[in-house]
This record gives sequence, structure tokens and C-alpha cells, in this order.
Amino acid sequence: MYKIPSSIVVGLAIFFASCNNAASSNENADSVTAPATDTSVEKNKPNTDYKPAFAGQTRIKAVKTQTPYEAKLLSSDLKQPWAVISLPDGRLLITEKEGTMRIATTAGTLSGPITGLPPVDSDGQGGLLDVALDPAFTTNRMIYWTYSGIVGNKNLTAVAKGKLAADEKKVENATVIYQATPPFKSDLHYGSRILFDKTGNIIFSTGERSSKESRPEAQFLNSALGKIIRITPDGKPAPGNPFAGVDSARPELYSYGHRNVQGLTIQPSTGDLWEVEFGPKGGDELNRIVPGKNYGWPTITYGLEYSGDKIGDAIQQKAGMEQPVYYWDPVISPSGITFYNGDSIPEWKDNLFISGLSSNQITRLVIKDAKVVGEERLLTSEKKRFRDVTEGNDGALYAVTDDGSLYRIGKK
Ligand SMILES: [Ca+2]
Repeated sequence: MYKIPSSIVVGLAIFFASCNNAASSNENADSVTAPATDTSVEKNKPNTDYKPAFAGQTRIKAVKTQTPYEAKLLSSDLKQPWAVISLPDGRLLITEKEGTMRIATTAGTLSGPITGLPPVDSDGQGGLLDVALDPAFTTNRMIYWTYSGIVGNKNLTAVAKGKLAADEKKVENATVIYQATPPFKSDLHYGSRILFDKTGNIIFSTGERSSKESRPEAQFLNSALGKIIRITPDGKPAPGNPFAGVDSARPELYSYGHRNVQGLTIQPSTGDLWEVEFGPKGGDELNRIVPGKNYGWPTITYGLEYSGDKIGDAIQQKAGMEQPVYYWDPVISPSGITFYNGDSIPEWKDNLFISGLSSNQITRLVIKDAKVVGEERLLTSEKKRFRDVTEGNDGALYAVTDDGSLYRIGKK
């Protein structure tokens, strides 16, 4: 059996003697320390004086993992990985931003690049994004992925499918099944994560492409920007969607009013759909998605423009618009998310794990009855931009970083 050389075992026994505010990097160079009575992991000053809609919506009390665990660096040889998911045999399927995939063993051995995917526009935040397995993957080898597609001199989030060849070197018969129109010329805010729901349909996310011109489309029901979308494996609107039969609304829409959803997962214990999305300066959000609901962007937000200007009417709550279950100010830059469903670290059961980019951490949230009741920051000492996190078939978490690293985080 392959043994991890001790030289690449890092972060040994990260017991987290304390929640280290020095390592919880954010973009606020001028932040000041909050009062000592603050029991949350966040010690930096918020960007705004906005008040939460309910107690516990932000800066919940810190919790600490008690079971000894460790983070192992399995590989540093990925090329800008964007997503990591588990294959039925326990290996990991990883997307790379420039348009290839690789398979990694849980010992960190990487395959060569898997090719055959349609071209991606990998400028800026674009590229090959997330991937999901067909529920019948074991027999049909079908995979589905999201990516930044090129349309003339514009671009958009698209969904494609294809068959992972038996030799695992290419994807066969790649077919584009959905394009999140209208296309727009931007290299920002494509979303995107993709998964299958229990009905065998696909749920995936988009972004609103970031510009002030495209941003209002998050509220438009005739646009696919800033949405969570539910389609069949052939790319048609899925049966039972909330806007089916509503004039001028697209029947593929599932929820709306989103900014840039880069985390999407189903909670195993409840079947609920959860997402995280990037806020602007402040206002990163965790939402529990109810079909047909409006999640508010850009009308309501707990953040500011990057310039510091207020957004819209500077309101945080409005009738008919959903409140986030939780928000962060300063931001954590939430990317992938997964619920831990393993047994090896008992206190992690049904907790949500969030890979963070600018925050250089993996956030652990304890969730009870659809409310956040505790927060912890993991792997802060690694100083990496964590792009995605998933649970392996062995009950450990696996995470990828922008600099090409693959980590295993599990019981020590
Ligand atoms: Ca929102």
C-alpha cells in the first residue's frame, strides 16, 4: 500500500488550540479587533453597521473539533483544480480550470489529463468548473459538467455531458445540453456547481456576470443569470419546477436573486438543498434553497460595493425576499461545500464544510434545525486558496486549492 512520505505530511494534528484570528486573513488591512466579549471566530470589524435579521445570523459562537485529526498534502501537481468529487470506487475526479480533468487516488497519484471536453473560456473566473456523476454512472459512465462557454465574443455558463471512456483518458461524445443565456462579455461570476437531485434531474448554479449592467438580471425571471436551475439530463426544464406555466418566466428556473453561487449541495439528513454565494464587500451568504423563492440580490444584501459605496437602497431585508441562514462580513469567499456524513469524526456529522478562497481556510458550520449554531476555521496554517471540498468514500474530507494541491483531512 502506498505510504505518504512524512515530508509531505503537513498540518499534523491541527488541534486548534485556539481560533487564530491572525490566520483568518481577509482583505481588510485596516480592521480592528472586536470587543473581547465576542465569542465568534471572526475578530475583525465588519465593513458595515448593518444589523442581522435574527440572532445567530452572523458571528455565531466558535466551536472546536475535539477528535484528533490531521491534514495531509497528497499532491501539489494539479493544474488549477476547480472541483473534486468521489467516484464509486473511492478515487477522486478533479476538474482543472483550463479544461481538463484528472483522476486521483486517495494516496495522491494523479492520472494524465482527461481530454475531449468542449473548449472553455478560462480567462478570469472562467474555465472548466464543476462535475457530477450520472446516478447510473457505474453502468453508463456518464458525467455532467459546467463550464464557461464561448458564444461569439461573449460567454456564458453552460452544461455538457459525455461518457468517461473506459481507458479514462478522454470524454466521449461530449454534448452541450444547456446554455445559461443571455451571453455576456465578462470574465466574472459564472457560478457554478452541479449535482443530481433525488428525482434524477440536474440542479446547477449560475452567476450574474458581475457587471452593473448584467447584475439586475438576477431578479429577471426571463434570464438564466444569477439563478439556480433545474433541468433534465437532456437539458430540458425539469418537471415540477416552480415557474412552469408562468408567462415570461423560464421554466428551468428553480430559485433566483443570486449573485455568484459557487457552492451547492444536498444535506443527506434532510434532503434540503443548500448553497453559498459570494457577497460583494461583506455579505457572503449561506442559503437554504426553497424552489421558487427570491434570494434578494441585488435588492437586499449585507455587503457594500468594493468601492465602499452602498448597493441599491442599502436595505438588508424586504418582504418577498429570503434572508440568508447565515452571512459573513468580512467575507470568507466561499467556494465548494459539502455536508460531512462520515463516522470517523463524530462531532462533524451533518456539519457543513466550506472551502474558502481569500479567507485561506475551510469553514466548519454546525447546523441545527436549519440554523447555524457554531463555526470553526480549519487549515488556516496552510495559507491556501481552498477551491472545493468533498467527502471521500473513506469518511475523510478531500480539498483542492488554486495552487494545485490536494489535501486529505481525516481522523489522526
Ligand atoms: Ca441573498
